[in-house]
Amino acid sequence: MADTKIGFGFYHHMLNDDGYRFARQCGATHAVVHLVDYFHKGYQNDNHPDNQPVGDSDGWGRAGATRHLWTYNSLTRIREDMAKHGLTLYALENFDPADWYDVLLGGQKRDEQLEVLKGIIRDAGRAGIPVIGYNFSIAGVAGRIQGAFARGGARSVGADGGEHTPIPNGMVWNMWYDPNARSGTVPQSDEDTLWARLEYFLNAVLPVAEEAGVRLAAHPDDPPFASVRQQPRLVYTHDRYQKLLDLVPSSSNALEFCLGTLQEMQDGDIYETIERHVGAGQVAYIHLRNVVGKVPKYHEVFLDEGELDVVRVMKLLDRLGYEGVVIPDHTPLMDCTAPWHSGMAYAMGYIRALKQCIQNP
Ligand SMILES: [Mn+2]
Repeated sequence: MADTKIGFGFYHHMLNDDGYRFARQCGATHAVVHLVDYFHKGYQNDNHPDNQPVGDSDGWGRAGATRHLWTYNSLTRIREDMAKHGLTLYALENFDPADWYDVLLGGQKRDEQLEVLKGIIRDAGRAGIPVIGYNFSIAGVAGRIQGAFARGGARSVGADGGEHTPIPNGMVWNMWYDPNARSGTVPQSDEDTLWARLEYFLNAVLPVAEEAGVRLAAHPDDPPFASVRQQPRLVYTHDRYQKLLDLVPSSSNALEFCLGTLQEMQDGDIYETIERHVGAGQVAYIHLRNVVGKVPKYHEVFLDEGELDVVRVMKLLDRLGYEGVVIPDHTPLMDCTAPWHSGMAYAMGYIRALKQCIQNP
C-alpha cells in the first residue's frame, strides 16, 4: 500500500500558527509554501483575500515584497515553526518575479539573476526543503474569468477564449517588477525562443540543485492556451511535459504535476500521462483539483463534480506506489464566513476519505 502524503498549500499570509493548526486539523502532514506576496500594493477586485490570486489585465501586485524570506535562516525558521505543529515543509512554490524577470524575458540581468536563484536553491537544500516548484512563463496565470461556476453557485475561475491584450513593460508573470518602466509593451516572443530560455535556465540551475538535494518541479501553463497576452507558452499540451524533461535530463528536473491544468488541455489521456510520469518517478508533487471543459472554455469545480475521475486518480497513484505529496490546488469559494477555508477543508476531507477507503478496502 503506497503511503501517498496529503499536503496543504499555504499562501504567504497564512504562514502563522493559525494557518498551521488549520492545515493539521484538515489532516495535512506536509506543506507547500508560497513565499511570494502576490497582491502586494495591488488590488483584488472583488476577490476574497484568502483566495487563489485572480485579477484583470493590470496583473496581481508588485513583485519583491517578501524577498527577505528567501534566506537559509528564514526558511529554517518556517520549517521549524511548521514542525512544531506536525507539518513537514516539503516544497516552496514559485520564484518571485523580482528575482528572475530577466531569466523569463531573456534580458540583460539574466546571468546575475541566475546567481540569485542558485543561492536560493542552495539555501533551500541546506534548510532541508527538497523541492522548489516553478512556472516558466511570461504571462503567468493570466486571462481567467470568475463566476458562479461550481455546484450550488460557488464562485470559482475558468477560461473563455483567453486574454490577448499585450503585457505592459515592467510586468512579467502577471506581477509588476518595475511599475515605473517606460510605456509600451513587452516585445512579442515565439515558442522556440522561450524553450531556449528555459534550457538556459535549466542548464544553469540543475547542477546546483542536484548538489543541494533539491528537485525543481515545473508547473504546466495555467490556463493551457498556446499563447496568452500575445506571448508563447511552454507546457500547454501533455506531450510538452515530456519535452521539458528531455530538454535537460537530470534527477533534479521534475514536475509539479497539476492535474487540473492537464485536464484542461485539449490533447492527451490524463490517466496515461499519470502512469507515464508518476511511474517514472518524475513527479515531485501533485496539484489536485477538478474541472469541467477544456480550453478554450472550461471552469474549475469541486473535487467530486468535475470530468476528472478523482477516485480513479487516487487508486492509480496507489497502484503506482506514489509516496510523494498531493495537495488540493484551488478551491471554489463556499458561501459562508470562511469561503476559502471551507472549500479547502472540504477538499482535504474528500482526499483523506479516498485515501482511507483505498487503504482499507
Ligand atoms: Mn496547479
